[in-house]
Amino acid sequence: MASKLIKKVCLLGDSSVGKTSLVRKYVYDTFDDSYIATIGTKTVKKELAVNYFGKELNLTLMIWDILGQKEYRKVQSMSFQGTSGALVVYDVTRPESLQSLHDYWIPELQKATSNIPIVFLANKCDLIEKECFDESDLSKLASEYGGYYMLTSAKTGENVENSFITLGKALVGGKDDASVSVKKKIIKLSPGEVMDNIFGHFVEHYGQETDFTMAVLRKQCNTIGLDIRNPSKDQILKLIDRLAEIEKDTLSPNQIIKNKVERRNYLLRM
Ligand code: G3D
Ligand code: MG
Repeated sequence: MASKLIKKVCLLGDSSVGKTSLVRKYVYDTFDDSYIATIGTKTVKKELAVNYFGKELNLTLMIWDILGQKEYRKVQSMSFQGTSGALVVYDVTRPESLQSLHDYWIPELQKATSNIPIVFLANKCDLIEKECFDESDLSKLASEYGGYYMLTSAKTGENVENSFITLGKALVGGKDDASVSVKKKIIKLSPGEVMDNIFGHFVEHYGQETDFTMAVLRKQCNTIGLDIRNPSKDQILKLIDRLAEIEKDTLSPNQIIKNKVERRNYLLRM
């Protein structure tokens, strides 16, 4: 008879990154386009078979879907207690939901747990062109905190089952060859190099003469008060927002989001 094991896992990340949708897709195989805010926490159970050194294990995941509003810090930290693993989720179309993982979710999880397996999920990958997706932000997370990462879509189901199975295997100490987890070495960028990449990226996408485009960039930097020899992170963020505004006249909304994500990715390497 296969051994039985019960483990608690949590999903965390900002509101509306897709946590509830991922659980629903994995457990019930459905996707619903309507957003219903998770109240408090919701727990569902799912059994899976995991191979552990040639031995079949019956693993029951108690999946805790935790509400993403940051004001609910107490509810969240109570929910993290006793968790054995986590799926840490952001929305690829909202760079700020990735920043939140660094600023809020991972520190909160670390306060309540020690060294648990984590799988980082870049969700809503159906909304972007994957060939253009720069994985450096994800691999940075994985290398900083340890763990696996993958692109998921609760809508199409891409990697949804895989992400839970990967976490399940990590929980019982098994290896998952199918996973893309690596501790890739991230090449850091200086502030100047970040600006350089953003300038180059804008020139490439704006579709105007280079000198005209440079004049646009100069004007934006001056308005923000950004010193290109020593820009602050906040100023670079402002610049990225302003460039997205400018592109509204010429580029499609999808392209603008993609550009913004790619430019924020440079900043993450600073
Ligand atoms: P949360 O539990 O993290 O707060 P939800 O997020 O699962 O409630 O999802 C928030 C919104 O994102 C919902 O749409 C949901 O349908 C959508 N969503 C979740 N995952 C995906 C995905 O992989 N792809 C796409 N395209 N949409 C997704 P609304 O429109 O109701 O806000
Ligand atoms: Mg929810």
